[in-house]
Amino acid sequence: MTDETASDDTGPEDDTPEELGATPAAPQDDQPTRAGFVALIGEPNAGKSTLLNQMVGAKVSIVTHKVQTTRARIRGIAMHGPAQIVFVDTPGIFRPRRRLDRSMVAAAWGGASDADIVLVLIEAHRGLTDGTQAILDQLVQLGRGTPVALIINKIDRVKAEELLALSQKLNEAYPFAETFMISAMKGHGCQQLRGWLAKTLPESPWLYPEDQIADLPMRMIAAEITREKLTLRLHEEIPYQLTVETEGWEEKTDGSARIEQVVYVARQGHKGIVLGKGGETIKAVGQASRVELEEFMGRRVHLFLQVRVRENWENEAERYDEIGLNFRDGDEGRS
Ligand SMILES: Nc1nc2c(ncn2[C@@H]2O[C@H](COP(=O)(O)OP(=O)(O)O)[C@@H](O)[C@H]2O)c(=O)[nH]1
Ligand SMILES: [Mg+2]
Repeated sequence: MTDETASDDTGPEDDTPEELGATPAAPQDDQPTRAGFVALIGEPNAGKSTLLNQMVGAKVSIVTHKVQTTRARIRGIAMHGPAQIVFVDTPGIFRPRRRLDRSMVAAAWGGASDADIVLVLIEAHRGLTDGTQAILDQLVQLGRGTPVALIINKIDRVKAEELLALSQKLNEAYPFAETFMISAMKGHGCQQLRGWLAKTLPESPWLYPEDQIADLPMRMIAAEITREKLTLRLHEEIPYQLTVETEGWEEKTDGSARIEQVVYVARQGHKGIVLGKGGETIKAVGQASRVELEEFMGRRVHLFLQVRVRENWENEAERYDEIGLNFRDGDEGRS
C-alpha cells in the first residue's frame, strides 16, 4: 500500500486576470444572501457538464467527447460572495427515440422548468443549429418570467469576428436576458458569467451547506465515474447501451472503502467487448476508475467490477431509479 497522496493536485485554477470587471467574490456584510437553481440546457455535447465542473471547481459531472454522456440531472454548487449558485446539469435535448432517451429529455426540461435562471448553451463553431432552434421554440412555449441567458461556448474554436454575428443572429431568434461568450474548457468568460448569475439569483437563504459541492449520493458519483471510463474506452453504441450501478459499499477500519459495481449490458456480445481479451478492458477501466475515485474521495478505494447481461435493462424501472431518472417519463407520447 502506498501513502495517501491522492488529493494534492486539484489541477489548474483558471481565474484569469483578463476577467476584471467581474463582481468581487468577497462576501460583504450588508449584502443579502442569494441562492437558486441555474439550469444548463442545450444539445448534446454543447459543453454543459464541462461548464458545471468549471463553475464548481471540481469534477462532479462526467464529460466525454461522445454524445449523451450525462443521463440525469446533476447538481453542482458554486459559492460567489453572498450567493450560492446551484447549477443543474441536464442530459442534452435532442429528438428522443427510445425510452431512455425520452426519460433523459424529460429530465432536461424538468431541470429548466424548476430553475430560477436558464442558460442555453450552444457551440460557437456550429452556430444556430436545427436542434438549438427547436430548443428555443420550446423555451418560448414555456414562456414564464425566468431569465434565459445565451452561452456561446467553445469560443476557443472560432475567430472573434464570427462571434458578434452569431450573437446577433441568436438574439434575433430569442430575447435573451444576456449573452456570454465563453470557453467552458479553458475558463474564459466564466468569471463574468458567475458574477452575473450571483447578482441575478433571488434573495434567499442558502440551500446547501457552504462547503457542499454536489448533491448526488457518493455511490452514484462512483457509478458515473466508472461509466465515464467505460465510455472513453468503448466504441459506438455500446456505451449507450450499458449502465453502471454501485451495489456494495463498505467502509473499512483502515479508512479505505470497498466498492462493488455492476456493469449492465444489453447483449451477450457486449459482455465480451466490455471484458476485453483476457479481461484486459474491464481491468483497465477498473484501474482508471479507482484512481479517480481515490482522488475524488481523498482516500484508498478497492474497486470490484462485474459485468452482467440484462437484455431489457432499458425497460426496467429499477435501473432508472439508480440513474436518477423517472421511468414513467419514458412512456410513449410523454415527451
Ligand atoms: N474546444 C472546446 N471544447 C470543449 C469546451 N467545452 C467543452 N468541450 C468539449 O466538448 C465535449 C462535450 O462536453 P460535455 O461537457 O460532455 O458536453 P455536454 O454533453 O453538453 O455535457 C467534450 O469533449 C469537452 O471536452 C470548450 O470550451 N472548448
Ligand atoms: Mg453532459
